[in-house]
Amino acid sequence: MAKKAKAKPSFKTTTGNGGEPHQIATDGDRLTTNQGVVVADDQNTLTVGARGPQLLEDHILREKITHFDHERIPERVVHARGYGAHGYFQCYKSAAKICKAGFLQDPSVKTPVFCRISTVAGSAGSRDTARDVRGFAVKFYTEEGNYDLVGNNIPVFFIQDAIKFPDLIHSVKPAPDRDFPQAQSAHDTFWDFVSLNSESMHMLMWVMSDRAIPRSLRMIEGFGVHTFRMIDKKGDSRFVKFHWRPKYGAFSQIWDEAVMVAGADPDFHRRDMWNAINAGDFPEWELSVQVFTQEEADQFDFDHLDPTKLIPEEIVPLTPIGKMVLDRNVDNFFAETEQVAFCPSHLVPGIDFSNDPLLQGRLFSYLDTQLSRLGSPNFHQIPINKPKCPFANFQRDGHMQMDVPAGRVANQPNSLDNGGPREDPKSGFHSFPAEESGAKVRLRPESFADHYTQARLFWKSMTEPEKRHIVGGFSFELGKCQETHVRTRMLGHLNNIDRELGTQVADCLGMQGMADDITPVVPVGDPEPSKPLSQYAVAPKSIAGKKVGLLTTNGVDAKLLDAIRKAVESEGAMMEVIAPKIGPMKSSDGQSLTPDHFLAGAPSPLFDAVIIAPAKSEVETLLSQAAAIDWIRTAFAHLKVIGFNEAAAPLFEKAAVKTDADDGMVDVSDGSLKAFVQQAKQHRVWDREPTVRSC
Ligand code: HDD
Repeated sequence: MAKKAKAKPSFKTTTGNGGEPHQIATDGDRLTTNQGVVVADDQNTLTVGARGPQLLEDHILREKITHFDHERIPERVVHARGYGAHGYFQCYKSAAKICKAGFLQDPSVKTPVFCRISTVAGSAGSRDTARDVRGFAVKFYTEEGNYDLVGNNIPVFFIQDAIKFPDLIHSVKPAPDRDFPQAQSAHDTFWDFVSLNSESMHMLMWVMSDRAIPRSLRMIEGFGVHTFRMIDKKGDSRFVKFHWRPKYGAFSQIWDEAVMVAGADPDFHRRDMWNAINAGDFPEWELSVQVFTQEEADQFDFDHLDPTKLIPEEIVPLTPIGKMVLDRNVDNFFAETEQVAFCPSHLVPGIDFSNDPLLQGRLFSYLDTQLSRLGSPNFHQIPINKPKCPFANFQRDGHMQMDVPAGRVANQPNSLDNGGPREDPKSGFHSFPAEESGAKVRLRPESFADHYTQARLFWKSMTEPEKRHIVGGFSFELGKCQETHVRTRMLGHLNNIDRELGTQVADCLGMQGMADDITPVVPVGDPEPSKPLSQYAVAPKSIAGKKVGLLTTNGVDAKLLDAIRKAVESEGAMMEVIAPKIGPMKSSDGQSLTPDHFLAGAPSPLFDAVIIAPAKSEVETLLSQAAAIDWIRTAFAHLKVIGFNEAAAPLFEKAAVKTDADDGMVDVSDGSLKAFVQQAKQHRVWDREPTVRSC
């Protein structure tokens, strides 16, 4: 009996493999053209005679070169330089009380994610350690569709309305006539723009703080910035703000250090992230929400729809709801990190927008930008963007259609071809039915008018070192402005934020008494400090995830080396050995040892804490190297904890750094690392700072 032919599905859906390693069809080990034709010679172009002209008919050459010519796509207009990794999100327990989203219900479910962290202003080839906001974008591949939480590492934004975004970005990008400066805000057009927009003041405080020069992408916070809604099964809505907190705590570089690292290793952050994931030290963040009702929002002395305002945790505490772990590096940077397309408009049932005017503008912008960046409305078919749940609709055709939708019908409703996929009011996405009314106007709400109080809140919440760095940040950036009137206008704003701040920056610039008088539209409040706004008031005392550099020589004391490695690794940190040359050397017990770095390629700014412990017989080789002396000087200037052995004494003498300068200088000659580790857990020797720099 003939087998009954299997019924052809009336509608072919494609279940995406988004993010799974994507196998390209291969012909075993043989190199082929894109058409699958095996290539006989990939080293020589087809020519007339060995030394004659090339032939246009060389289809192998033309295919290869044409593909190469088209390898680049437009880089992102902002956030061009970023780094991404795969991982998962897991909720701690069901969040059903506030949110019906499927991925927040079952703690046993791991929802796959892709996270991309970026700088904003620099182009794709710029440096990692620029002073800048870090984008923090997460794509959750949930069973109900893709959800994108596209935030930053700073909880507020420069502007209140999306219509100003192109101006903000044009002002911070290189000037259009000269195409510099690259990847920095320290120039006139930026400071001119923000000083003409007092709503930027709060964000500027964050950007001039240490937050904008993170130590590691694994050590930054993330924020959804806007107020969003969460909706429960009954259809009740509450407002939420999203917070990501890193497992290791938030840590930063010193500005001068960030500048040096930019030269020594422009890929410092991406290398750190890649290496950590490969070593199994997975970056991890806790996701929390601040949940509040409309009635509670009505009591705030700011507008919860204003993206230049945060909600102090003293008013609405954080509720942890789950964690994200990044446990897999990409297989291909372009296919995944470059082609990933985030859109704040990608929502799942249970989460919805608020009327924040900046968010509303973003809802249009991202889908639009993907069309020109990725070139097709089919960008959702690229593996990294594909939902991992089934998806089916009658959208058809377009550039680079990768699926092969079968059947003669491409409309719904229809009564042909079994009808095809239909809406489902029960499980489908419903917008929260908020009641809206009012005249059509272009008007900024009066409740958005206070531009200084929260900037002052931030200033007042800082520790002394953090305040010093904010003063240093403003002074550096304004010092780079050539136009005096831009500087004096900015000084006027700083005085409105806080007199102490304005005076200190004016002192550093040598512009005392030159500030403009700027009258705030509404009186500036004097809020109580909020401790969680400070990085260092709440920083964990730990070296986990950090790196200790040991500068040494041939003949290094084997016992000391072993003791350092054990002490550092038992705290979850790493040790790396730096020697004058990269070739193999011998430790005191005759064992062969290959250093991780050679001196000229690894200055001390690349490490969180350092130890200088040469063999006595070899100290001369370091004494003659400026890089070795600089190693000590910069580590001291960057407030690092410095361990040393007796043999290192002449190096310190030459560097004019006293080995008893402060508690951060630790003698490790006897092999005891306890005091060194204790000190390194403070992150920096803050008390040293006033002795090494004034602004
Ligand atoms: Fe944006 C990219 C975050 C305001 C328009 N934005 C982009 C990325 C992040 C953010 C993290 C990079 C995503 C990735 O890794 O691919 N943007 C923010 C935050 C904002 C914000 C937290 C304010 C709270 N952005 C904003 C506004 C607009 C845009 C107001 C336009 C009206 N953003 C874009 C964009 C980008 C983008 C032009 C460039 C590349 C992309 O979207 O995919 O559409």
